[in-house]
Amino acid sequence: MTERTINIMHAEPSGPELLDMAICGGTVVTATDTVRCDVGIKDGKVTVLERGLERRAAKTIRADGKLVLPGGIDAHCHLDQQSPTGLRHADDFYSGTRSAAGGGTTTIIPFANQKKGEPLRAAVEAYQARARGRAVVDYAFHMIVSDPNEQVIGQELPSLIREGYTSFKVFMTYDALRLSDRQMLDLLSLSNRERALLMVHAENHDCIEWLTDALKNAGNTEPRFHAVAHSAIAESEATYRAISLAEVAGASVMIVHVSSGRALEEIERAQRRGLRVFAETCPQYLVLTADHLDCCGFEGAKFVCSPPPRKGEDQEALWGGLDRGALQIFSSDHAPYRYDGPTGKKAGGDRVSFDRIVNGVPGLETRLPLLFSRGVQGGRIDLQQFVALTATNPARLYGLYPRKGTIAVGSDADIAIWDPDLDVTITHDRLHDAMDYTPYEGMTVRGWPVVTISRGEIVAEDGEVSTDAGRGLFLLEDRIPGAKTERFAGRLESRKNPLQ
Ligand code: DUC
Ligand code: ZN
Ligand code: ZN
Repeated sequence: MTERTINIMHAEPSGPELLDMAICGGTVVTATDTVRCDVGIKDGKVTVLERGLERRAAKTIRADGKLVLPGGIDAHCHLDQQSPTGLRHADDFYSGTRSAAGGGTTTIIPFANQKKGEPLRAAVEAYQARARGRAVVDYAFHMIVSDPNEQVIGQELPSLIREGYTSFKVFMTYDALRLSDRQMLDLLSLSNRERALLMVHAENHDCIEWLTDALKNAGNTEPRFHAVAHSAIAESEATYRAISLAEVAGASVMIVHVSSGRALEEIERAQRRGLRVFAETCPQYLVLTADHLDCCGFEGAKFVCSPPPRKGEDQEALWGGLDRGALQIFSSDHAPYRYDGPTGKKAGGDRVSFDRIVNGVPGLETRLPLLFSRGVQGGRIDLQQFVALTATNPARLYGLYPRKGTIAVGSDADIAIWDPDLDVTITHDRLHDAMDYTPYEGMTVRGWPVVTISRGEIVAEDGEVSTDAGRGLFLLEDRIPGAKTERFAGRLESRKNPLQ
């Protein structure tokens, strides 16, 4: 984008009620409404929503013909983390949050990863230190619990939840991370008691191992076999098991990165039975398929993530799940390992077997444009659903609402101004991450956020990110409302949410 697409004007100060900024002439969209009105901002907060604010602000942004949306919340991304085999992400909290800002995202929730044997609090403190002084947009943390020992269950986790770390992820696969069903039950029960939300990476470990061994014994080692080993059946079985364990423990559960129609079926079956089962999907499962892993020899490694991209029919099923409200959250699962270099996909050489290729694809900056283009412009979801999936529902589920996730008087002025008709060809050189590729290279999208505002400050404009390292604030999450006292699920925003 080379042209200035937004016109910024400065007004003479005119009295004590002067707003810091007004966004005028645009169409404001929340998860429930689409309204033509101006947005007035003072001290980083939205303070007024009405027409005719132009002369009341020190600075006016004209947004005629543009959409004024809540800044995105990316509720699942990884920054400055190490893989189970010790490979480090390309993005730290500076490059990762710059990339977020460039793509209209104003809040991220990455992970603080506990290594086995490490106190959970030490993990949280280590990740806090990585973010401090680096992040350019606001952030909270999910924890990854890999070692739920007595100290963690009895003391650390309850006290961290009460302090504002109210969500944590567990894994059903990976040697370094996976938990037994019994450990999951302990953690689900704790999450219910403490009103936290447990997130699950649901894949059947033994099934993946068994398929991997069989494939390798037959000499099938290329990247494309990653998608065969990580079968959709392994995902749906673990999804069903995670839901069953949550039901036994009486807990809510969030199934993250749902990739297959089969797993979605298990989720919807549980939701129809009234269970508090939430679910997330990601761009790679709507835009990529297993064929991408078979694109071009070892370069297929660029698309290796777990669970893997699947088939066209899975994409169709997931679009249906987004539209029906069965999937409440759309996150990037940004897991940025470079293609080249010692800490990326080629770390073991470009002939290594698929099971030794580090897992993950980048996507912080392309998440929103891909969903906007394929979903809203493609007629699969409407604008309200887009806002719900990308901002309001993550804010509600992870205890940041109404400070984040909407445009309302009193909310933080986190706003993305979209040009819905801007055609952009995605190329890695226009992104702001520290990667050396994007899996979406060459794809065109219609619609891109042309201005990103974080707490009343412009942090990205017309493809340029201009803001200081360290301005991002750490956010404490509220605990989720008690399952017995409130029908929490019913308050999620979705026109067609079957839970309502
Ligand atoms: N799970 C994730 O959530 N992200 C990257 C890799 C993985 O297994
Ligand atoms: Zn995962
Ligand atoms: Zn992830």
